[in-house]
Amino acid sequence: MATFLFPIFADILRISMNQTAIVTGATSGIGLETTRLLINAGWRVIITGRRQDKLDELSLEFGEKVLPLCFDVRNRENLRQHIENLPNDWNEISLLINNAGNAHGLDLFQDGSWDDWEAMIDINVKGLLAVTEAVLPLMRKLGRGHIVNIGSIAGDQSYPKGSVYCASKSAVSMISDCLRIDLNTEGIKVSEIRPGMVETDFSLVRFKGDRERAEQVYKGLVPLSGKDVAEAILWMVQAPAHVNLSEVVIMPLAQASARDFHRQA
Ligand code: NDP
Ligand code: 8X3
Repeated sequence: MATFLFPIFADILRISMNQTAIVTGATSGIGLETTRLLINAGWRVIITGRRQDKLDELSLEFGEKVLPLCFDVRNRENLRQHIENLPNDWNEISLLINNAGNAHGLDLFQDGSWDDWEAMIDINVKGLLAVTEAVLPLMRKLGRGHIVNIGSIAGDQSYPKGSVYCASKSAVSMISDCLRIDLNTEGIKVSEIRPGMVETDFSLVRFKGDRERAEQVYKGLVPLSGKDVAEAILWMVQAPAHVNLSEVVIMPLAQASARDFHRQA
């Protein structure tokens, strides 16, 4: 009986303990909503992003439940210093949500911009690697942990004008799979969630602040919200210790694939 109940008690204890998570890109969209849900579920969250004003707002809202760290995931040395110098009561990180990222531009390859390509590779791929590289030693020291990478349906479904964004998310998928194998004996879960269309600042960033063009993306259908994706992430995070929801795909009802949408007039 005791042997049977132990995993259940261990899970309850694990969930109720004030555990520490780090969310990259917590200043907006999916990262912001995930931060909110994690805090509601009892986590303390290290919130990161480049916009200090947004981090300040969140610090005011959540007080001691958050620790803001302002860094660009492209600056490997700087972010490593932030992680290495975490206060002692914040460095037992057992959850990493690798969320920071964006699409930059939507162009035929032959019209593409090197700056956009570089931003997507440097942020979505190298940034994720740099954050993981910095945080993983803390999980290994703890002997447990969970890394949730935010991929995209774009990582396994190509679409016109998406070459480098799709490639960057394909890399996220492959890194997630290989990392899961490399950490298989260490008690650290690696999961990937691949959302379809989510209404956040994503399109505003992709179209460089052109709000009208960004709004067209969501016209005539109900996209996912950041909260929809955050709820799925929380479900992944709260799975029993022996269960890993290793790959989750989440789409709006109105989206059948990266290229197929049902829009109402
Ligand atoms: P948002 O634009 O709303 O959020 C992006 C977040 O990433 C912001 O908090 C931003 O913070 C942060 N970020 C961007 N660049 C950097 C950087 N160089 N350094 C540090 N932080 C950075 O978009 P979403 O919430 O939609 O995007 C979150 C993730 O979800 C991305 O990885 C995206 O690819 C993925 N995704 C989005 C989908 C969608 O349709 N929206 C669908 C599938 C996946 P700050 O500006 O403060 O630095
Ligand atoms: C974001 C979704 O379809 O714009 O990853 O690539 S999509």
